[in-house]
Amino acid sequence: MANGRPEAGPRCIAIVGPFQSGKTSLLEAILERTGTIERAGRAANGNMVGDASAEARAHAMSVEPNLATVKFLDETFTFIDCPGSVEFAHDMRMALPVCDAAVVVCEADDRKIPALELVLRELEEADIPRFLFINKIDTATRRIRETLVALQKASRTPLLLRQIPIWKDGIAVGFIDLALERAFIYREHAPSEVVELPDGELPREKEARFSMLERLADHDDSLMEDLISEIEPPKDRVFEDLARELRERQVVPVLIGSAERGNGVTRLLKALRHEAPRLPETLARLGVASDGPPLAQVVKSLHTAHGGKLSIARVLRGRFKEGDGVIGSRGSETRIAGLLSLLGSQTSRIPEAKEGETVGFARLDTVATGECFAAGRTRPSAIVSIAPPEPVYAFALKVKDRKDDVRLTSALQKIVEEDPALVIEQRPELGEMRLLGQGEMHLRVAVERLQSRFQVGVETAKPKVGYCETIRQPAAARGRHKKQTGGHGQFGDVALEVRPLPRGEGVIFEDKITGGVVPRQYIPSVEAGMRDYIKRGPLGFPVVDIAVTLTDGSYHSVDSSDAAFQMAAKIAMAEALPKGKPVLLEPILAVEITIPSEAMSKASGLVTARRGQILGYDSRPGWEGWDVLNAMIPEAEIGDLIVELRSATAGVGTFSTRFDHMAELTGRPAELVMASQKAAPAH
Ligand SMILES: Nc1nc2c(ncn2[C@@H]2O[C@H](COP(=O)(O)OP(=O)(O)OP(=O)(O)O)[C@@H](O)[C@H]2O)c(=O)[nH]1
Ligand SMILES: [Mg+2]
Repeated sequence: MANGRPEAGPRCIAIVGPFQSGKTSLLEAILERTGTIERAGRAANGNMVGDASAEARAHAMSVEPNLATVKFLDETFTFIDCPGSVEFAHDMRMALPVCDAAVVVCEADDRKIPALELVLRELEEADIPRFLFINKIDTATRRIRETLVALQKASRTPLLLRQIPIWKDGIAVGFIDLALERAFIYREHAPSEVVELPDGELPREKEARFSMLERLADHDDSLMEDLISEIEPPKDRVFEDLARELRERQVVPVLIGSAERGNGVTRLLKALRHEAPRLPETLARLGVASDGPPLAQVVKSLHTAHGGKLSIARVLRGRFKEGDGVIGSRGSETRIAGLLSLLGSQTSRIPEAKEGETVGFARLDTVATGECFAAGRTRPSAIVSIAPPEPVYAFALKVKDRKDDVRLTSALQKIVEEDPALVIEQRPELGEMRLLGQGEMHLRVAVERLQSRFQVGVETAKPKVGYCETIRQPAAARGRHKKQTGGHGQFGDVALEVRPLPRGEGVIFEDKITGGVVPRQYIPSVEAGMRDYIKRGPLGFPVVDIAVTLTDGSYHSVDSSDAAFQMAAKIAMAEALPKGKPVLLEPILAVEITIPSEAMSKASGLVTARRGQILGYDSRPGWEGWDVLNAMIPEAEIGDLIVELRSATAGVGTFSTRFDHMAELTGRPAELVMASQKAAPAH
């Protein structure tokens, strides 16, 4: 602080909000208004500074954060425009903690309110001061008061309307700023023009301003007294309250505009400039001391096609230079190979990274997203710990060309480091490698990146289900393996009994040989032969939950061998198991589905349509209007549950699963599984 005024360090502002609400367009408008670019591009033309990656262009949506640093008047802001799709929400979650404030871009559209609620929740939980920007005002038709009542459902903090539209023939042509008490007429791609308050607007303005002041007065007793005594409060005081109540997260100020037409952008920037908190407040929120070695927090790691790894980080303390040695919060030491300022996909080298700046650090190869790092050799403690969300969708992956196998492994490692919400899972028993994540688009984009950034082509398939089989009744059989070829023969002879065990018991081998009819040294051979056989039982699947007892046998002093007894055991198993009434077992998952309450019957329908069993439901703790539904669903039926659940809940429903038990599968579904297994090669 100098002269009681906060120092003008660079700020970092997150742009967040529901899918397709106009966040990247707003960033574009900000770039235009601040003179960073000459003319704003448009989403429809695919020429915005944000969303410049091939994947973002191909899908016409943001699939990673876009960063841009701008100067507005004499101050620096870095904006982090986060993707709106819930499938990429983890990127937003990682970026939020170091931001001084967030601009939540939303629409006056009731269908998007649940998605808005999810975003606001994240901000409420991370305790980030936030503005709401009601975008697309050019297409709005509903009265702003009604819109506000609808949007309030999504926010636990009171919304504070600061602007009202000026309507002409049902179109918003400008706005009145209630704090300034000034009217503005929109101009396309230019700052709005200040005009006299139009005739007839005064009563509306007074009423809306009074509502705003009343809300502010909830946290300012002397303002309340002024209002009660009908004294006009001084303007400065109103602005002070607006800033303080935003910072203390007592209200969410609401501004309006149109990102695509560049309307409402200057006032938004001015509000950020005057009211958004600065680094010292953010450090206090994060519990980071303002003195100590230089410190930065990584919000995202990217792997550029040519430049190697780039860690995007905000400098929370001190400054960093190229060549500085740093140590990450997990203890790894490395060196800064270069520093870059970011404007979408364009980068420019900078000599140093100063306190408050959010920039790219080149080649911090051992520092992961979510870690912080400090200059020197004293390991800093972690600032944030955000666990990645549980995966809800999976692909099985296979390289198109076998020679890419090794490159796939290293490319996947990098992709997962870029995006910790992706998970790689090896399932050797199914001969499968899986990529798991937050939805089909999330995984598709990852696969596209494998190709575009790492030149590794992969094929995707539906993941296999880990079926097993067991028996339903005890059975017994004898296996004799005898061969007389020339001099040395082979001889092994065993009698085995098999019996079913309860679910989850696995496979037990018991030896009940007496009198040495099978010599000691061959008993492990019998077990090994049995275990080898049950890798693929009579139905074609691994056999589980059986006890196998060796009851009898015979041997030959010359011809018996380890291999011969293994063979004999396999012969006995091959005969015994089919007599034990084999049955297929399928994995059943315990599933917890989270949904807005009104979607409960649709969600229950999805469970029953998937051979699922509903165990019960309850209200979601701390989430008014939301429920949790518990069910058991066969793994084979989970597949696209997330897709249907999202379509039943305007995108906000989700679930988590854990393996619960194996259950018998009979009838037609079992026949289908067995038929497809017969067609597949043995694993
Ligand atoms: N009418 C109108 N349309 C807009 C406005 N701003 C954005 N759009 C449109 O909204 C759509 C989404 O725009 P984006 O800027 O990509 O939205 P986004 O929020 O960044 O989208 P995601 O990052 O994918 O969630 C595009 O079709 C834009 O043309 C606006 O002010 N008015
Ligand atoms: Mg976007």
